[in-house]
This record gives sequence, C-alpha cells and structure tokens, in this order.
Amino acid sequence: MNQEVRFPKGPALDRILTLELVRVTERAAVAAARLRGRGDEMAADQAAVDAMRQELNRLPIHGTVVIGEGERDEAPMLYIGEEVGTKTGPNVDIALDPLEGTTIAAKNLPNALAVIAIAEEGSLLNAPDVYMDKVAIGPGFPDGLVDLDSPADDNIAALAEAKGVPIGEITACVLDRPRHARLVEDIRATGAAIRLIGDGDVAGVIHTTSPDETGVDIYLGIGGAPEGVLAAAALRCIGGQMQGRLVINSDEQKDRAHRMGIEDVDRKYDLSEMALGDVLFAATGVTDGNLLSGVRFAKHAVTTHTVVMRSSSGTVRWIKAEHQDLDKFDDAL
Ligand code: VTB
Repeated sequence: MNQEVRFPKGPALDRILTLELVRVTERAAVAAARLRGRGDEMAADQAAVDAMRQELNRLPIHGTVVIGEGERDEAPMLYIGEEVGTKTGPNVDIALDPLEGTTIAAKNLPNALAVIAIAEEGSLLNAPDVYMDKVAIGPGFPDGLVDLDSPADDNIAALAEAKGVPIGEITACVLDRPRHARLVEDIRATGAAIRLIGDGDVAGVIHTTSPDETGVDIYLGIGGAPEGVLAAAALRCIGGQMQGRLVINSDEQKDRAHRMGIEDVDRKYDLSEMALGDVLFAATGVTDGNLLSGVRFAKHAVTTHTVVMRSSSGTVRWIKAEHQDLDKFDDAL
C-alpha cells in the first residue's frame, strides 16, 4: 500500500481461507511449544518458521510475504518478498510472525503466539524491521479519542472519561524497556496502573479489545514495526483504534524504509493505513496467555487454542482443536 491508501471493493478473499489459516498457526504453535521453556529462543523460532512455511505452502493462494522473518539476505525462510502458497489462488499479502515472543516462549512465560494475517494484495503496510511508536485502544469509543501525538496523561484521561471510570481503574500495557522509563513515570503520575510486559506486543495490543478479560485498556509505547502491522490487522477485524509511527534512528534505517516504498518516514499511520481491505488474522497460543491458552500435550492428543477473524464480516472465531493424529505435525510436504 505504502503512500497510497486504497479502499476496499468488498470481500475478495475466499471464505474457506479463514479456516485454512487456522492450520497454519496451529502447526507453528505446536512446533514452537515442543521447545517451550528450554531457554533456546533460536531453536523454538526456527521450528515455528519451518512448520509455518510448510503449512502455508499448502494454502491455495499466491502469497507474498510483506512482513516476515527479515530481509532476504538475513532470513533464509519467510523473508520479505518470498512467494508462498500453491500459487493457484488469489494474490495476497501476508504478514506473519511464526513465534511472536521468542524470549517468552524460551522462558515459558505468558502470551507467546504464532501469528499470521492475510490481506488483499497491496493492503498491508510494508514496514521495515525498525521500531514503531504505538497507541491502541479497543472498540466502542468515539473516533480519535486517543492520539499518538497527545501526551500519555491526556490519552489516559480521555479514555477514563469515555469509559466512565476513574483514572485509577485504567491499566496501560507497556513493554518493559529502559526506553520507556519516562513513559512509565508519566503514566504512573496519572494514577493509572501499568502492565509491564517482557515481549509480545502483538498480544499487548489485542488485549485492549477485551479489557474485561485481559485487564488491559490501552497499549502505549515503542515496539517492533512488523508487530505493529500484525496488531493493526487484528484490530481491523475485531475493532478498536490504533496509530503508529516508525522510529527511524539512522540513515541506514531511513534508506531501508525508502527501499520499501515509504517516502515520509515521519508519517503517522492510522489503523486502516496499516491494514486495509479484506483482512484475515489468526493467532494460536504457544504459552498460556490472557486471551489464548497455550498448546497442551497429552499422551494421545495435542490441544491448541486459536482465534481467527475476518474484517469483512467482523466474525471472531475461537477454535479449540484436539489433534489425535500426532504424525501430521511431522509430515514433510
Ligand atoms: C516487541 C515485542 C516482540 O520485539 O515488538 C519487541 O512485541 C521490540 O523490540 O515480541 P525490542 O525487544 O528491541 O524492544 C519483540 O520482543 C520481538 O523481538
């Protein structure tokens, strides 16, 4: 999409793909979960990447990875620009993270996910692998209630007022990083609570959409830009508001953004400028989390928990799957 914002003409993706997509994240999650809590981030990530790629190549799509494991020279698989699928179906853009939260998976902490979004060709922001400043809230609030350029205290006060609760009942989710020291101070000064997360800000943003279950009302701060696009894809399906802006710290990063078609690196993106048109989004829990349970291994079955959503219908499906044919996870293509 880049600079030009296109408007959707209507559903373009095959409905069947919604359920097909579940297999892709299920399989990546199972592969990663087998290596959960082993302290080996690379191994867990690699297993998830291999598994996701194999399953993705079975989908009847002609897909191009726009948000992936990295640029071609640094990622052998699922790199940006890689073509995936059987190449017989619709042309689609794909944003993926086979293991979002590699560190949390390695430590077996909450909210590691296998994540993918599929959208009509040209409708996902081709974000470089740099940081992105983000603000997100769930659905049901007036448009423009929060703004990336407003101070955190204003955003929190506006949200509390719209929710009809005292500020002390608002919880902000923030990545636990030294770069957020000032942000954390500013939020604490309002009286709001903070959920500090070690990693996994795709889940952090999605958590704002169900504050009653997750306890998170607003997401604030700087995380990865690819994770920002994935989160935007999810919010386009469930509803909610989000803005993001790339954080460019060097000429090299600026060049990288330019190469990906982004002219104005200071641009503030709204949700629909990061993910537009007919979007499908799926996430399977790797470790237990606030929205999704992790993979469960029993003697004769593996159980997975997945959420899959579609923007054009607004349907959100929660799929608990019991897999009894355990060999299928080891099938090579
Ligand atoms: C976040 C987090 C990811 O990257 O986007 C983070 O959600 C940002 O980078 O799980 P830093 O770790 O450098 O702060 C991840 O941790 C993935 O690497």
